[in-house]
Amino acid sequence: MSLKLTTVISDLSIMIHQTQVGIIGAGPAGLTLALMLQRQGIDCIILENRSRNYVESRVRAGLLEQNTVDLWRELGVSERMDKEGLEHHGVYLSFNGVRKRVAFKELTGGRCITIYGQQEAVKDLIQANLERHIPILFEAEATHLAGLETETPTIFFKQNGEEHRIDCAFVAACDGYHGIGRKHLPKDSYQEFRIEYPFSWLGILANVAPSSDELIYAYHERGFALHSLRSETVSRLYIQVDNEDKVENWTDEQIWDELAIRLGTEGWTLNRGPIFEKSITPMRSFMIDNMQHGRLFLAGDAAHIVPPTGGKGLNLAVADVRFLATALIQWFEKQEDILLESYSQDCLRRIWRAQDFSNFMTYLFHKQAAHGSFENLLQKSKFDYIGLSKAQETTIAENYVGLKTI
Ligand code: FAS
Ligand code: PHB
Repeated sequence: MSLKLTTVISDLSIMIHQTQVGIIGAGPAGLTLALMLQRQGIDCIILENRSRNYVESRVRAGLLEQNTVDLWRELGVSERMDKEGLEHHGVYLSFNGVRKRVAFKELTGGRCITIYGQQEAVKDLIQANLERHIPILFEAEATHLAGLETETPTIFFKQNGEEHRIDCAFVAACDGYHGIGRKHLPKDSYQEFRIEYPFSWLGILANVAPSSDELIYAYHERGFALHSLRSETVSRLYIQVDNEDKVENWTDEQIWDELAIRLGTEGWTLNRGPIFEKSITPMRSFMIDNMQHGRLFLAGDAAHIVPPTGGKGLNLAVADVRFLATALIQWFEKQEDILLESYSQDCLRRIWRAQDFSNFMTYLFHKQAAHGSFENLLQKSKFDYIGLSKAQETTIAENYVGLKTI
């Protein structure tokens, strides 16, 4: 079938669009999927319920795995990332002021991570989609899906107070944790797994030079802290707070004081500067063990959430759509559905690996038990083991930069 994108008005009540793949969500998943499909001549249209300005300024992730960087380079969207992104070949891990470095190069055959703000990547991806004439309808909210078990599913959406629908061959729900895609999976078609952690992250962006050339993950008896960065003049940092905490409860000075204590180690000082963005994010592990139904396929946060301690969320979303694009291309080019059939299982191998690593890093570095308790001393033993064992260092390094294939 080769449905091309055309827009016809069927009657006065609803405008009908036609395409081959209807994509819900202009986040990393939806935008990357569209570029992979367009490269093979497959038409798609992206619906995004927020404005372009909103999605391009939404501050979120910052850590890109090697696979994500490699794919975006392959898609020709990496020019700015290659110029402004920061390539890191190691990470610092700290426990009550004792700091160790885990090197990636030697332990992973040269793979590394790149620090590049998600909002910058989303800007690059949107620009590339529009330059390649992939339609992105902003402020267009998908409201309902129909015909998922037929060969012509439909996405109903609203834009500017008007009713629209997209008739397509496949629906890709890249619409995040709160999207409508998961709601259209039959309840008995999947099992849900969930951990709601008893803490959140207060994240800041500050106009100040980073205090470290690489990331620092720190356990402290007062709570977790993370030193990350965005450029030579912008730092990105996080502290563990209670789930009930509010941004308003924290002055800039209190945040800097807490960061200095938790990240502190001998001979090191934390640079301070004006904070220009503050937000609190709850921590959860969530996933379902089936990501498809008929012609509906879920990708990214629509199907799974990991605590950001492992820096996996965005990278998992891109990994999902690499599988989905390959499967859809096989279908359109050869009318074969082998990869579509195995889509969920193919994604779940990496999702479980990322869930486990993110859970490991979360429990290792967050305060959840009294100082000196059995659980706390187990945390310390896990940390001490990193310095004793090349095997454990390699495990951390290869999971952190992301396994090449799984
Ligand atoms: P996204 O949520 O990015 O995109 C989904 C898009 O679908 C959104 O733009 C949404 O507006 C749109 N949408 C939803 N419903 C729709 C509808 N009905 N119709 C049309 N459009 C609809 N990950 C990390 O690795 N490190 C981090 O530090 C980190 N921090 C985060 C902080 C916050 C506050 C959040 C929420 C997430 C964070 N993440 C982090 C995870 C994040 O980066 C996600 O993994 C990543 O955005 C996933 O990308 P997508 O699956 O494309 O989903
Ligand atoms: C970030 O820079 O925003 C970041 C880096 C690593 C993480 C989480 C967030 O694990």
